[in-house]
Amino acid sequence: QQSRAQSVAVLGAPFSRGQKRRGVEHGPKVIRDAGLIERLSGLDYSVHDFGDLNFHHLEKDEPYMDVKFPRNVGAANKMLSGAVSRAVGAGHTLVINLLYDAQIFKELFSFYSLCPDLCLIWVDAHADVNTPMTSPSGNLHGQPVAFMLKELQDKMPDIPGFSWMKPCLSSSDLVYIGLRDVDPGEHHILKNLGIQYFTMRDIDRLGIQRVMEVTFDHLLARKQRPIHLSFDIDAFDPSLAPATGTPVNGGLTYREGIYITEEIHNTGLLSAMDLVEVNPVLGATQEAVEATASLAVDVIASSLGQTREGAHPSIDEIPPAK
Ligand code: HAR
Ligand code: MN
Ligand code: MN
Repeated sequence: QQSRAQSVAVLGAPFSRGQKRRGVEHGPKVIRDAGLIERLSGLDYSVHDFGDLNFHHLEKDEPYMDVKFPRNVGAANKMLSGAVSRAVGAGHTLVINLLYDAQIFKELFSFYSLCPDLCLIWVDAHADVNTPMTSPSGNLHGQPVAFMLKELQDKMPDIPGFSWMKPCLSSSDLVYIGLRDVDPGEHHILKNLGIQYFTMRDIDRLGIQRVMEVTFDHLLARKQRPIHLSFDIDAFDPSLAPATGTPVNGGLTYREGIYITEEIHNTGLLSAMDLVEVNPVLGATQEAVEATASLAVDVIASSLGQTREGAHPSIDEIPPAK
């Protein structure tokens, strides 16, 4: 059993302007209430909870073309990016973001400047790679990956609030897992850029073990590099994660989701993650909300080394009979 004593920074980003439904800004609170910090401390990390960011709402924020709340989303991401830089600068080896909906770009921007080698595993029912021109909704939470990809920059208009952002990711540095609701423009982008992705159908066909093997081959075969995990709770089947804004039937089982995170932990390369789209207001009952939040805690804990097999860090021998 390796001793960890690594330090983990936890950062809440209560924000909901990446889409129209309010409530997801309470996601960080219900995930904390479900015992996140205690679970991570129990895994032998030294946990530094940075609390929740305090986003200032900008009143004047007209849509740009069809894009909703551009200045609010741009400014929130800038603030988050700065907060992540500070957490990394303070020497935390792992950063966890409990995010809101607009999983936009987020800490990746600060992260790439600090570790330009980073690769990205995106677990989601959605590809979130619409450009402002292909987006059917105008919601920015469906677009973050497009802002990050270098290959798409000539297709991106100048959206107010986003001038600070520079693309930081090549299409070969990214793997999607769990897709099952992909818009036509997004499908074109996935195919055209040759992005590696695994839909739920691919998981049915190959099994989750093979999916993870190919994922790591794709990202790590040439060299070992830090991994960012972006986990949208709607990757899970809605029966497991009902309290979320855009549930899609036929999602990951509990075991598939946990297997993904266990395998990522086992690489030893995870350096940051975010967990997004837990919306307590959309749970039909208190139980539905708690189930979704507790699933989020399981995902984070398992990414950070909680195992189903168990562990015995403080036991050297079987206690003798008396
Ligand atoms: N693809 C749709 C759009 O662009 C919906 C995607 C957003 N939903 C999410 N993202 N939960 O993962 O509007
Ligand atoms: Mn999603
Ligand atoms: Mn998403």
